[in-house]
Amino acid sequence: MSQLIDAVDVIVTSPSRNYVVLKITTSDGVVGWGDATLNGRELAVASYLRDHVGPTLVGKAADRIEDIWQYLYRGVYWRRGPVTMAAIGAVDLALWDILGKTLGVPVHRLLGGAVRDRILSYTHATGWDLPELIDSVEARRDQGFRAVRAQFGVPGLDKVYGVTRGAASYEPAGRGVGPAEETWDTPAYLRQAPTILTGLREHVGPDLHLLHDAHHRLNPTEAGRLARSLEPVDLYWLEDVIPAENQHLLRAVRDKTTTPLAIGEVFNTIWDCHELISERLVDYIRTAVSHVGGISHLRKILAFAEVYQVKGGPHGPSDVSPISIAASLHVGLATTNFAIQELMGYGPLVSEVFQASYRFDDGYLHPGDAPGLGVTVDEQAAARFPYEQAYLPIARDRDGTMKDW
Ligand code: GCO
Ligand code: MG
Repeated sequence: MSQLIDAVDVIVTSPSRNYVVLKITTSDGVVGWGDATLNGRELAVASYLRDHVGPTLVGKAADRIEDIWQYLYRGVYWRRGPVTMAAIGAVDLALWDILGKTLGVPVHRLLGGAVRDRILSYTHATGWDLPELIDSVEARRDQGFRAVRAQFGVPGLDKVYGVTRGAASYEPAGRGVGPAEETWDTPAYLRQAPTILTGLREHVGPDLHLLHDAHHRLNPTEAGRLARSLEPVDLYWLEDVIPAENQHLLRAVRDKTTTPLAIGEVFNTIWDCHELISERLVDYIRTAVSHVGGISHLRKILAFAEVYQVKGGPHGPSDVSPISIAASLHVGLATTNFAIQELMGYGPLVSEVFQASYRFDDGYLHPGDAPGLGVTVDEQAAARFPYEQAYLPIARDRDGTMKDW
């Protein structure tokens, strides 16, 4: 008898920050977990799942993963976009989790088995100035990381994306009603970036992989100038140099530099990024497994990317839950052109809710061999952390013009 979907539940919890968890239970009692977190719009995805998707799944065969994906993607008519694809992603992750648990195997074996023994990971380092940034990078290297993203302050600005003041870890989503406002100054950033990153490379030496995130803020001319100026820094990648929707404008950037480029964390489907890949306008595609419709769709993006020698470096910030990190690692272990996994790290309360079996060792990650995705969710603990409204910041230029944050 087929294993049917018996119950679909949505859990919104806030250990250190907001997360949305999808719980799918089958007729024979197997539970699958999915990540439906969309930073700053969590309740939209929770409602999409609870009020619209959930009722249509009950009674469906849990092992018809691809058919359910197509049903949710094509059957809604209003397709694509972050809310829709995060909801589909959560269902997809939960169904792969169920299949692995039912068969008693880790998901990476269902995806064709390991093509590598471990997955390179990178984490975040921040510093308002070069000495602070060096300390932060060295602390990450001491933890075993072989790749570190470096973000720094900009003279004349008091708040900058990706940078904290002091020892606190960076959490972009501010709690309260309405987004915090930050001032941005591109010319000041363009003066600061080469100086800081060149100084950092001189300090850390040639072997540590360094990454930097421009976070959507430049135009193609500025991006080409920055990328070319950073060539001596030998970055692993320079990320999101221009707004991702301006894919064709990357041609102008690509012509000016050999610095590797990465884009993709704001994309939700292959249809958003296939030109970027087929014209090889990036070296790395960054789509997050939960935001891009799950394991089923991330595999298709990476298979397409492999044809063009574009590698995967999925998004893995604190606002993508451990369920997604685990799912991404199962894909990473079984996908030849998967290069690196972002692991920003989590607040101290997160492990009270999520227990993950993936492990970090010597700068690399492995998903583990627990059946399914290898993550459990403590629902009682989750109930102790009620949702708190939180928003990502917005950014304005010094004259008040809205910028990409
Ligand atoms: C990254 C991302 C994040 C995003 C955050 C938004 O490279 O990790 O740019 O820092 O800003 O995930 O919620
Ligand atoms: Mg980024």
